[in-house]
Amino acid sequence: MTAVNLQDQIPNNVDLGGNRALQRALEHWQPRFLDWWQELGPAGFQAADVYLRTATSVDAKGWATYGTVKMPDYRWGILLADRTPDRKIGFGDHFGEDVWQEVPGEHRAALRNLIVTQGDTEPASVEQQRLLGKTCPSLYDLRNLFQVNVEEARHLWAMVYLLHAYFGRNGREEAEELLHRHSGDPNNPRILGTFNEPVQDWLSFYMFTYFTDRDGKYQLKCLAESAFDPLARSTRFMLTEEAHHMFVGDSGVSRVIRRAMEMMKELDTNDPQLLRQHGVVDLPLVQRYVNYWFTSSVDLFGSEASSNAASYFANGLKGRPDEPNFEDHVCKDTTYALEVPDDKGGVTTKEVPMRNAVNEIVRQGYVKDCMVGISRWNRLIKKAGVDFEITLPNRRFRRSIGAWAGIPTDPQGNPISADEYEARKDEWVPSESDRAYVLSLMNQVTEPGKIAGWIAPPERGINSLPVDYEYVKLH
Ligand code: BYC
Repeated sequence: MTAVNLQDQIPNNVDLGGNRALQRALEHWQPRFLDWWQELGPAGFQAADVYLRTATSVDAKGWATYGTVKMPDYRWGILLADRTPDRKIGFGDHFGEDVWQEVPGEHRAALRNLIVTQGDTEPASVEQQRLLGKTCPSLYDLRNLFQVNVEEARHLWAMVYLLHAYFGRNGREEAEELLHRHSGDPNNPRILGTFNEPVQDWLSFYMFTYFTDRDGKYQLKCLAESAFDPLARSTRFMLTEEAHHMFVGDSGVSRVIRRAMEMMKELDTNDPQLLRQHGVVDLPLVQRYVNYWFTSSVDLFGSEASSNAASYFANGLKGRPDEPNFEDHVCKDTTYALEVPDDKGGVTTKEVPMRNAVNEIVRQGYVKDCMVGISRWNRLIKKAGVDFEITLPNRRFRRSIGAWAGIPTDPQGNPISADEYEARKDEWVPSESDRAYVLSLMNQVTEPGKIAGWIAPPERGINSLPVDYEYVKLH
């Protein structure tokens, strides 16, 4: 295991000093990254002292080292998980062969696309969240936002390192482009749909970290199986950091629900209008936000039947999450039954080669994982004696990618007419007035230990510190 020297201009465990040309190229990219961070990173807090964890090694002892730091001084580093000796390719046509330490020429373009797409999402999310600090519900939440932001930026570094180290001039150009595309920019948007959606309020932020970061978990797990070992090792370490991001979403939504239920009990009502007059988020509104962010994130898995996915799998570039748990790692002569529209307003099944259905298989695992938190939220609701259940919409609902793109269905996935969808969509996804209401709740609270009225306090603080610790010192 290579130790990380945090004093290095670019902290790393890849012996960057041993490759002067690569080191110089990355040192050239670094100031551009910092300019991007100042311009499009968290707005208004660059001088604040923030209680953050920084990775100082990839082992259990060093990956979360806590301290107070100003964000522009955060030690963004290049960290790859340790090498697994004699690692073999775990799936596809090259199953059982040695993994690659270099990029095979024939897979260069495809691997570059995967790394660029992954890399693009990281700065995109920072851009999406850049104004949230101005309306944070507490210093605890503000600190969590910044922790997520600095780590997504580190994940950008992880992909930029691969582009610089293994893809030559072309890779360096792609690394520049990662700083030039911007979330929501009509002329130069981010690559994937969800990463151009505005995240203007904290309910959206919690939904994003619950649903969209979880897509990150699943995609990173797929890339962690890659035959290209440096990509597998990079993404393996990224996954360690990702867990906290999903915790922020999971616990954030729980706290919104807890606060709503307190008010329901206090007022002895479940009338959304009355609850809104008292400044909490009613449960049907939580459901509509769930519907919106889940469906957007479900699109991130790509088409149900995908020749891209089939060739990524065949060539060993991108596998399935926890590939060893599958029985058949080659999937050459098997098929998978996909649910597709029957073109008569109904649903039918279509057999496709298993490899072409990999996106759908990964999506299935994701949906199951999404249910874990939902079940927890429902237990909370039930325990409070409230008659309401949060559900996940059907995967056919509100799709923009794949077989169901543009086909109107209700949240149960039953195809309906476009007119009916239009007439009822405000029941299912946040309406203008829902969004305006949520935005109206967003007022900044920065007194240590104080919390906005629409959300319950966290159950515990960060790294055994009390909840009322001054996690961000504003000057
Ligand atoms: N929006 O065969 P298809 C994360 C494109 S999140 C727009 O259907 P394929 C994070 C697709 O790119 C994880 N375009 O699907 C979370 C392709 O375009 P090209 C990010 C889309 O290729 C929170 C075309 O449609 N990582 O880490 O099998 C905060 C046909 O593609 C969308 C990755 O995504 C969409 N939703 O799969 C921070 C992993 N969906 O190539 C970070 C890398 C598809 O024809 N990416 N398209 O121009 C991939 O593995 C694949 O690109 C996808 C798509 C899974 C996204």
